[in-house]
Amino acid sequence: MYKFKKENFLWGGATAASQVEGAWNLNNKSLTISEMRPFIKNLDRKNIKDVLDISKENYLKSIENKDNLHYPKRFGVDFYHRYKEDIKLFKECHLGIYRLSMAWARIFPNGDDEKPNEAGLKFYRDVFEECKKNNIKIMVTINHFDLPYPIIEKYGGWVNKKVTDLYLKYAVTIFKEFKDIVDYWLPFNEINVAIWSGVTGLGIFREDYKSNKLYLEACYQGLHNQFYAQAKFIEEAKNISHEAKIGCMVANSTNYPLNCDPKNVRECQRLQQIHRFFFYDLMVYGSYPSYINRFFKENNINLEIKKNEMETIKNNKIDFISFSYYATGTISLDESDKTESNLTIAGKNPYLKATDWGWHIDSIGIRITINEIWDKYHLPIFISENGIGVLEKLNEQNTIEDDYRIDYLKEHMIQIGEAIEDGCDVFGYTMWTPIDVVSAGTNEMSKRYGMIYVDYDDFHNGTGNRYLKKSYHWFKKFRETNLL
Ligand code: P53
Repeated sequence: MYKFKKENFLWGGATAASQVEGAWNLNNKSLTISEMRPFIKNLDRKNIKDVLDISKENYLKSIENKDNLHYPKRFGVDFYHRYKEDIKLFKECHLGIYRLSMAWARIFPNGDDEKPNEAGLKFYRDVFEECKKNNIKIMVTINHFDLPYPIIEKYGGWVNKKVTDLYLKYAVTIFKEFKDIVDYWLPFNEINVAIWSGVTGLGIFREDYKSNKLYLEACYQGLHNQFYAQAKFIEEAKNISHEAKIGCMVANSTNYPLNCDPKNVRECQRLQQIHRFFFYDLMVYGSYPSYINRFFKENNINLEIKKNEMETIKNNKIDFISFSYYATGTISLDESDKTESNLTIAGKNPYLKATDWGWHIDSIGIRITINEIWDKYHLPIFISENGIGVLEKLNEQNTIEDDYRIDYLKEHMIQIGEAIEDGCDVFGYTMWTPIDVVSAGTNEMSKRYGMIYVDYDDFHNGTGNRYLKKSYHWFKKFRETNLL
C-alpha cells in the first residue's frame, strides 16, 4: 500500500467538448473542424497517419455528407443532454476537479458575430453551476481542437493574425462571464499540436501550401499567433481579475535515447528541445530559444513576428504548467528502430509494454518528466491528462473488470507522489477520462479511457447508458483513504 501524502491535492478528470457533448448543430452551434473527420472502418490502430492526413477534399465533402459517413464527434457521448447525470456520477466517486473545454462554435458560431450566442453561454453556466452544486472545482480549456469551420472558410485558420482577434473576443467574453465560477483556465489544449497536425491545431490544410517547407512555416506561424493570443489573453484577463489562474497545456512527449551511443543521445537532446522544451521555454521565459532559431535558419523558416507581440509574450506569463502524459518513446538515428506507435516520432523501448495503439506504458517516465519540468521552470505543475485507452465489452454483470486501468492509474499516481517527495510542486491531476469519450486521434468510441462505460459503438449504435467499471469503485476508495 502506498500512501499519497500531499494534502489539498486536486484529483479529478478531464474531457473535451468535441469528444463528449454531441448536439453539434443545436442552438445555433456551427460545425467545427473536429466534426468533419469521419470514422474510418478498417482502421490500422498502430499507424493512424492516414486518419490524420485525410485530404482537404474529404474534409470539405463532410459538409454535405453525400457519402453518408459517420462523424463521431458530432455525437460524442451526448453530454449536452446528460451532463447532470454525469456530474452526479463524478461527484459520487469524489472527483474534486473537472477539466472540460468550451466549444467556441457555441459562443461565436461564425467567429466574427457581434454578440455571443446566449444559448451557448447558458449551457455552460448550467454545467458549471451543476459542478459547483456538487462541490467540484472547474478548469476550462478555452480551445480544444475544435476551431469553428466558418472561421476556416472565411479567414483560413490560425495562420491569419485576424483569427487571434476573434479568439481574444471569444476568450475574454467567456472569461468575463465565468470568472467567478471557473477556478483555472487553459487557453489552448496541447499547444504543440499545431506542429504535429496543422489541421487539428490551426485549421490549415497541407494542400494549400506549395511545399512541405511552406506548410511547416505556416504551422510555426500559426503557433506563434497562438502564443501571442495566449499572452494577450493573460494580459486582458489579469486586468479584469488579478486573481485569475492561467496555465499552459503541452502534449508532453518525453523520449529517451535508445542507447548510450553519443550520436543517439545528442539526437534525442536535439529533438527533445525542438519538440518538447521549446514550447515551455517560450511560454515560461517569453522569447524564442537559440536552438529553435537555429532550426528555423537551417530549414529556411521565416516568421512574421511583431515587436509588440514579443513584448506581450514576455510580459504576460503563465501561472502554472500543465501537460498531458500518456507514453514515452525512444530516439535513435537508425530509422529501423522506429516503431508503429501512432502519433509519435518515437521508437520502441524493449523494457516497456505497449497498448493496442502502440503507446508505451511508462509510469516511471511521469516522475522523470515532472522532475525535469520542475528543475527547468520552477512553476507549479498540474497533470491535465493521463490515462489508458483499451478495447472493452460489458460483461454479464454490466460492468468491466478493468484491472489494467487500475494498475495504469495507480502506478502513475504513485510516481506523482514520489515526484512530490522529490520536491516537485505538483498541485493536481485530471485523468483522461472519468467517462468513455470519442477518441481525439482515431475517432473511435471503442478506444475507451473511462471509469464509466458508455453504451455506444463506433457508429453510435446503443443506448448511451452509463455503467460503472471496477476502476470507478477503486478511485472512490482511493479518494476516501489516500491509499494506492
Ligand atoms: P486519443 C496524441 C498524442 C497524445 C495526446 O488521445 C493526444 C493526441 C491526439 O490524439 O491528445 C490528447 O483520444 C488530447 C485528447 C485526447 C487524448 O490525448 O487519440 O488532448 O483530446 O483524447 C488521448 O487516444
